[in-house]
Amino acid sequence: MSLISKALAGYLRSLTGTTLLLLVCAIWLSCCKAHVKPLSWDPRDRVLEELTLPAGISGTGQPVRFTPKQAQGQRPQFHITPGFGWSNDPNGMLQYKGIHHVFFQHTINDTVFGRQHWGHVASTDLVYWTRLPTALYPDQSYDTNGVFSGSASIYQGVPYQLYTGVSRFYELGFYYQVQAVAVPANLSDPMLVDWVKPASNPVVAGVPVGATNLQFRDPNTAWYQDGAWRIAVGTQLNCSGTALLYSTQDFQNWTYTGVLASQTGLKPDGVCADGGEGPTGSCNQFGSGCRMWECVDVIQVGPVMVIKWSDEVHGRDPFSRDWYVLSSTNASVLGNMTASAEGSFRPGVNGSLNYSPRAVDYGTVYASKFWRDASQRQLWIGWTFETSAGCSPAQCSTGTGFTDAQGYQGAQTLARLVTYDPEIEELVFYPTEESQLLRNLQQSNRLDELLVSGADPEGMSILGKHVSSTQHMYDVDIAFKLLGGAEGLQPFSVGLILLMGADTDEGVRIHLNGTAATFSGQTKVTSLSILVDRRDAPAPSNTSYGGGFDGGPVSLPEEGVSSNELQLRALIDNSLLEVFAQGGRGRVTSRVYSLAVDEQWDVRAFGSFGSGSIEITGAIWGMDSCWKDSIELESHR
Ligand code: DQQ
Repeated sequence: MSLISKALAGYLRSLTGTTLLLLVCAIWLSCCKAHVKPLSWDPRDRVLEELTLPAGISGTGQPVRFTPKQAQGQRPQFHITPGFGWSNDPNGMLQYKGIHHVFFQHTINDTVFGRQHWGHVASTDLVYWTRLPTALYPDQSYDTNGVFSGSASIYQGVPYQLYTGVSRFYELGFYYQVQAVAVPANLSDPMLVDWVKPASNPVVAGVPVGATNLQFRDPNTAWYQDGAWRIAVGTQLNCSGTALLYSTQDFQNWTYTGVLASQTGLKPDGVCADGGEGPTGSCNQFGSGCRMWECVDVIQVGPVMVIKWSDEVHGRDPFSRDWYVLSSTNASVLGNMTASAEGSFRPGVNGSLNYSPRAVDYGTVYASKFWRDASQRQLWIGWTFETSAGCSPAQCSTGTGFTDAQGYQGAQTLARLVTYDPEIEELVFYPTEESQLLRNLQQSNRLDELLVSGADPEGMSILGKHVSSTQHMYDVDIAFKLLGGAEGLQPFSVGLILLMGADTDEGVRIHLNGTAATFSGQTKVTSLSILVDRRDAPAPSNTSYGGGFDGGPVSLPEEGVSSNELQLRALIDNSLLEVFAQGGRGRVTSRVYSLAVDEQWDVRAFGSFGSGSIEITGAIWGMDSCWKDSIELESHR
C-alpha cells in the first residue's frame, strides 16, 4: 500500500491548487457515495474488454479476449472473498459465543484498493461462512481515510478490536496512523454485527523518537505477561522494520515500553545480506534499504515464541513475504524490556544459531495473522492477492479490465492449524481438520495403489475430470512411496499436473523434488523441495510473476524422513491453489487463471525415481462452496 501512496503523493505534489481541489472532491465523492456500486459486467456475456498480456509471457503478445463470465469464473468458491469490491488483509479473527468471526480489509465500492472498511463473515465451523454487514466504517476524524488492519483481544469477556485509523491523507500525501479500538454494541449478539468506537479513541497515538506516525500500524492480539497486557505495533524505526511494544492495564491507556524486535537484529544464517550493515551498524536482514514491518504478530506455540512480520515492499524476491523467527528464550526476555534498536527478542532455538527468518508460505500470501479459537488452537489465515496478467508489478491493487470484470479482488486462505515441529525446529502450517467438511463425498474418487515406473504421465491419470465436471474445486491428498531404488543417492520428482481445460496442455505442475538414499534395500528421503510451476498456465495467468514459479526447500530432520513416503495435498479452487508437503512442513499458495470455465479440467499424478518405481495412493474429492445464506444459531448460544 505504501508504494502506491508514495507514487500518489509525488503526483499530488505536482498538481496546482485548483486541480488538487477538484481531484480531492472527485476522490471524496467516489469514496462517500452509495455503499455498493452496481457491477459493470454485461449480462449478455459479450466480450467487453481486450486484455493484452505484457510482452515476454509464454505464447503471448496476443490480446486475450474474455467474457465477464470467464473473468467471474476465476472466483474461488470455498475461500472467503468479498461479494463485491477489493479485499486484502484478514483482521480481528476471534471465536465468540461459539461463532467464528473473520474480518478483512475491504474497499466496498470499487475493485481496487481504496478507503478501507472491515468486511465481516461468520461461521460455526471455520469452513462454511455467512456474509455479514460491514463491521467497521471510516467514519471518525482519526480513521476518515481508512480503517486499516487490526486484531481482536478478549479482555474481561469483551472483544476489543484494536485497529489502525488513518487520516490526513490529502494534507500529508500519506496516511497519518494511530491505533484505535472498537467494541461490540451488543455483547449478547453472537454475530457481533454492530460495533462502536469509544470516545477515548485514538488509544495509542504516540511513537518513540526515530519512528513516525506515517509508518505505524497493525496492532496484534494482546497477550498478558508480567502484570500487563501487551501489544506489538509495526513501524519503521530509524529506517528499519521494527515491532514496537505497548502495554496497558485497561485497554484504554497504553504506554510505550520499548522495541520488541527489529530487522536489524536478524541474521539470515549468520550472514548479512548484501554483506551489508543496517543503519545502526548491526547486521540487517535484507541489506540496508529502509523498510517497514506490517502486520507484526507475536505468539507462543508450544515451547517457542514467534515473531511474524510482513515485509512492506511488494516486489518479489525476497521481500514481499510473511516471515517469522523463533525464540525459545521467551518470558523473561519480554519482562526485561530494553529500548535498544535491535530489541529484546532474541532469535534462536535451544541455544542454536537458528537466526534465519523462515517464510510463512512460499507463494502469493501477505499480511497474514494468527489467532486462537475457544479451544486454544493456534490458527492462522492469510491474504492471497490477484496476480493475473496485466497486473503490475506484483499485485493488482490498481486493477485491470480483467479484475474489473471479476467484480472483486483478493481472497483469504483456508484457516491453517499452526504447530511447532521440534524435529526441524520450525512451525508447521496445515489446513484445519474442518477443511475436510468441504469435501463432497458423493464425488470422491479414491485412487488405490497406482504403481508407476518411469515418467509416463498418460499412465497416471487419477480421473480428476470425473470428480467435479466444470466445478474446478478439488481436494487432492496423495502419498508417493519410493520403491526399489538402486543403492546410493538418486533424484526423484513426484507430483500432480492440473490441466486447466479440455484437450489442453496448459496448466500447472505441482512438484515434490528431491533426493532419496537407498542402503541395504531401505530408501529414505534426504532432501526435498516443493514447487508450483506456472510457466505453462493458460492466459490470463501471469506466467512471469515470480519467474513462473512459487516454491522453495522443505526442511527435513537431519537424518532425512524416517520412511520412503512423501505426502502432497493440493486444494484447488478455480484460480486459487493451496499446496502442502509433508503435513505442512512445506506450503505454497499460488494463483493461476484459465478462461476454460465451462470445460472439464483434469488432475493427474506423475512421478519418476531413477531406476526405481513409485506407489501412488490417495484420493481426490470435489469441494463444496463455502457460502451459506444464514447461520443456525440455536446450538451456539
Ligand atoms: N494493509 C493494510 C495495512 C497493512 C497493509 C491496509 C498490509 O494496515 O499494513 O489495507 O497489506
